[in-house]
Amino acid sequence: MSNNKYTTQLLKKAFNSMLLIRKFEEKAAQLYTMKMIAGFCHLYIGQEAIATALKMVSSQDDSFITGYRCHGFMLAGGTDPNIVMAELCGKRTGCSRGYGGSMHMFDPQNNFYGGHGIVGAQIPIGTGIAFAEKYRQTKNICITVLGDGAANQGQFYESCNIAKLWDLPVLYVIENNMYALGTSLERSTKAIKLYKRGLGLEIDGQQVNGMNFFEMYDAAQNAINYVREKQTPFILEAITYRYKGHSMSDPAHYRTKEEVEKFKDRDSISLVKNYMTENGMITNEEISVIEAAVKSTVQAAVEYSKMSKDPEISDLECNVIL
Ligand SMILES: Cc1ncc(C[n+]2csc(CCOP(=O)(O)OP(=O)(O)O)c2C)c(N)n1
Ligand SMILES: [Mg+2]
Repeated sequence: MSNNKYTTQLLKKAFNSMLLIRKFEEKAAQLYTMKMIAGFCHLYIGQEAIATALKMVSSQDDSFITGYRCHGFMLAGGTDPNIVMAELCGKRTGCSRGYGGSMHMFDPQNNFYGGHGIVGAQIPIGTGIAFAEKYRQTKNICITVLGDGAANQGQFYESCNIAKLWDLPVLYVIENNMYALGTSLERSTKAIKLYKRGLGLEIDGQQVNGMNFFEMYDAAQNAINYVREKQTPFILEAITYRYKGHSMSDPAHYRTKEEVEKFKDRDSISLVKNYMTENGMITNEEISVIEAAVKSTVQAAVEYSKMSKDPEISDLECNVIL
């Protein structure tokens, strides 16, 4: 770990981003139990280092696309937390005007293309975005994020094949949280080293501890540089863990308490916070200031959502071709 690279400014930014996602998601869970959020709600708690690192090392013009576990990417990308929370609450002021909810976050101004509820559906779309970048001769890449479960989908391999054949600038990031709903990775495949999935198609890959911000940052930087410089795909498998159930309606009885605690001990937010404290980069007072600011940002997002209007009945047919 190179000390020079991890400046106080960089680590404070990472800490702030990961903490915002964590606190925002904890609040979303509360609002769900209060029935202010309905439908599905997939939390990103535990996986914050991945979106944060990827966003920090990518360029502003690179695109992102992911599955339904998407709130964290919106927040890491700098989308206003107010409109993310409003979308979760189904309000007109939400990023998808309240039509989409948790799974359908979207912010094209920040080059974020969703938020997709069909497992794996984002993979060919992300590959297509990379095609567009190549066609327009930009140097931008598309970071296409998928789960371990989605890695078993046929469309992943079809996308990989064409991405390598046409040398498309796409970085596939597999967030391997070891479960697809209640099915563990070992129960769904023999080939558990997911970064090797592209080898038969001549796509290189690497595995990284996605719960260690420092390692994740390094690996993301290398992978993004590789794709941009070589103009060809790459697979980065980030090992991670979701502390909560698959969605708010999943009590996650398929895992033991001990397993969950083991991963919580490796928490990336604590890791970065402790690193900064131990190296004299931050004082306890400064930490309290950041925590208070994050808390008030999240609270403001709740207030904004409460004040926002619900969609009208007449909105039902809006944007629908009959
Ligand atoms: C094509 C399709 N099949 C099944 C489902 C139901 N489903 C929703 S989420 C999910 C698990 C996907 O797990 P993974 O890709 O590992 O992502 P994670 O939830 O762990 O982030 C399944 C099977 C779906 N939405 N779409
Ligand atoms: Mg998974």
